[in-house]
Amino acid sequence: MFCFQCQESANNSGCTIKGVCGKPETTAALQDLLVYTLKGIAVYVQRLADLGQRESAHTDFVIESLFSTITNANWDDAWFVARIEDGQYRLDQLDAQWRAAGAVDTGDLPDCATWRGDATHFARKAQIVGILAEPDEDIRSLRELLITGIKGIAAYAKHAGALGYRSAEVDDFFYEGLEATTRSIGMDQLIALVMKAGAVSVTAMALLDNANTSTFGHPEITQVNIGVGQRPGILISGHDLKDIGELLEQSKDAGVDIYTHGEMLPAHYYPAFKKYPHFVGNYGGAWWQQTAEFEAFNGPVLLTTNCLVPLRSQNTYLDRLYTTGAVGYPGAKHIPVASRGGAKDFSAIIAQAKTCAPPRELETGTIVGGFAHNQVLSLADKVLDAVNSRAIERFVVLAGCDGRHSGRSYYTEVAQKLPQSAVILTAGCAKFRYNKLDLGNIGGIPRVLDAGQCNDSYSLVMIALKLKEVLGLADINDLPISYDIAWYEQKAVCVLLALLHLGVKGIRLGPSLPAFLSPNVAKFLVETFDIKTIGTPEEDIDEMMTGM
Ligand code: FS2
Ligand code: SF4
Repeated sequence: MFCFQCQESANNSGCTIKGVCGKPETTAALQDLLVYTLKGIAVYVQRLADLGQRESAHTDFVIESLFSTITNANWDDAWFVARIEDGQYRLDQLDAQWRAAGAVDTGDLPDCATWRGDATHFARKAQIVGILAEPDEDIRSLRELLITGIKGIAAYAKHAGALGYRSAEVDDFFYEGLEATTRSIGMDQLIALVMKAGAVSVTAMALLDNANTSTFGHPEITQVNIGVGQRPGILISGHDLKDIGELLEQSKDAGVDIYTHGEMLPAHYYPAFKKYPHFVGNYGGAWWQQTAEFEAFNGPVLLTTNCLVPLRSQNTYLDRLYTTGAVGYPGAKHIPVASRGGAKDFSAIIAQAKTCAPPRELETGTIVGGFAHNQVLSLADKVLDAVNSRAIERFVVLAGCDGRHSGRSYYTEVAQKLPQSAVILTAGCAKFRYNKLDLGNIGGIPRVLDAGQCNDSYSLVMIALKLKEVLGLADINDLPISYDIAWYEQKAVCVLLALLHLGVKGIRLGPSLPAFLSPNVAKFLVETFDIKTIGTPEEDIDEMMTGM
């Protein structure tokens, strides 16, 4: 196997025996072959587009398949086998459609479009179609940067699509980007596609922001309980707000409480969910702490997206673990999509919860969040006064992902050591490194403003653009904002590409640079966008406070 798509990649170069995340070689091979199959689908869709036919019947399949290959999303080999088989069926359909459209087969279809094989051949085929099949390290780097960004875009498009929000720009780019990786194109063309992925990332995040806020209301400042109640609970994690909405509605009279974990914490900020009295709080911390926390929770746990950590052999929660959407785990119960577009059926989870003990208390108190763009802009006068009086000297975007890497204590230290005149803007699970610290406030404005999930980095961009407008600045880089972004998986790459597209320069990216950046591609990003690695908290704080 060879996988280098996340920040935990072995020796920051690539996992070759087993993933540091726990991904076995068999799963890695199936994921590689599934991506290869999706590339074949993209080849046909692009060729049909050349013949004037826009084919979109496979887009949901492509999106969910890409999502399932994201780090910590799906551990179920049976899922990937079924997806590859379904993909081959789709390839047959597309081939017939392409020929019927008048195509002349000159024999130049790539192998990803023409290869067929049954499951007994998948592992062997995967060995020759993986990432290392491209010998040129710079081309390989740019291709994988593109595919990594596309995977992140797919995740956000999936959530928006579930709420009925689609964008042709986003949908078409999956095919454009995937197909481009099947041809011999040069670095300049690949760089242009990577930059386009940044533009599409902005569109995808805007789409999801519109989907979430139009459906569930704008996030509001909210104190979230981190203690527990006396009743049995259901713990829901991941990013899918449609899922939590349906779970809350179906469980409202069941005598059980609903808790969030990890990236689902921001659900508490939405008016549509706050109205449920049994939506009692957030349980635990970031995704990588789940092994102990899911044990202690006692009740059923539902994963709507990554990050799902492989269970220890001695675990007590496999029989109360549920997955849905692109997530899967052998032995866990998977809640399927509803037929005919209705709500998913969460009755089995609710029934099991009633038989369980209440959660064990881990902590007590509250944390505050809900500072998405609409809420922050309603405080604009207060924020501007603080900026003009220099009570706020700097905003530091300390957003992105959390992870197990020991170097991530850097982010806690930065939060603790930043001067009192600095406000932290955050989104994503990176916040769990500091969101329970008492960092105080500036004239009533909390020093940590949590906009929400990683996709709500879009909110932080909206806030920055508004500040730029009211401060009359010509360039987004003239704002008193520094970016110190923590990445872990592929959605963070989508967010990074979005920031680059918007012209943000001087981003610190840590705790390590992606392994999929070759020295030349890393050099390009540093020279073009002034991307920096992290140093010590003290050095970086000094530089950030002086605008470097
Ligand atoms: Fe955190 Fe994991 Fe949000 Fe990532 S819970 S690293 O999926 O997308 O961030
Ligand atoms: Fe390694 Fe990350 Fe790939 Fe897992 S997802 S195999 S940790 S690079």
